[in-house]
Amino acid sequence: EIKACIFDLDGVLCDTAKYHYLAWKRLAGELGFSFTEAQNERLKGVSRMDSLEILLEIGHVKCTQKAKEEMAEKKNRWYVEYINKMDQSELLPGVLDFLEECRENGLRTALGSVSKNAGVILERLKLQDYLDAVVDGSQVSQAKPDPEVFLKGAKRLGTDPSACVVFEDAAAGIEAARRAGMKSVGIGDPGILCQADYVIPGFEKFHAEMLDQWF
Ligand code: B16
Ligand code: MG
Repeated sequence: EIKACIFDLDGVLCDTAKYHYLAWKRLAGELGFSFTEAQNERLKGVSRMDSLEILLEIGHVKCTQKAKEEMAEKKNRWYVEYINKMDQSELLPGVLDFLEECRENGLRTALGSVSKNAGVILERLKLQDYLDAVVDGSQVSQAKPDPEVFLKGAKRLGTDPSACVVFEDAAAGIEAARRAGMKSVGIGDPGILCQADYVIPGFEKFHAEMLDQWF
């Protein structure tokens, strides 16, 4: 029986992926190469420094650790500029209704994001009161596909991992859920999220009772 829902942030509750993409693309542009949306898929759910490594590999750029840190900082400054302008209208369709349903059905809720900017985003989206626990990039040492972020979430909620379902839009996140011993629902493309137990297009037509039917 499912007792808790753990939500990824970017791509599940809101679409910050487009802002990550814009910021990385801008950095790639400064470095003199192009960066496509398809290539950006590889960065979803991956930590900031690992994302930078992938970007530099795509652009065949080699540089010192210090230069890398400056680049990551620069990208983050651009990203923070974008997210500071966000408001509740950027919640993905059906998200607020589903979070309310979780409350009504006695399901515990947690955020499981590797983003160090998750706090700002939750504040902008006014989601704090809907989440019983928040685990973000400032509290984990291992990025997805490592299960650390979700296991911490379950622990914080006091729920056994086997009674948790993770909602994720990234392949790395689905793998992390599986390694945590949790159920998973992919949000997005069933081709990319083939390891998920179920894949849905979004929360719009999704209801808490489906969790009882599925798991
Ligand atoms: P930051 P999630 C992840 O968030 C993003 O999917 C990923 O693209 C990003 O690089 C990572 O957060 C780190 O974000 O630079 O803000 O610390 O999907 O785990 O909510
Ligand atoms: Mg995500």
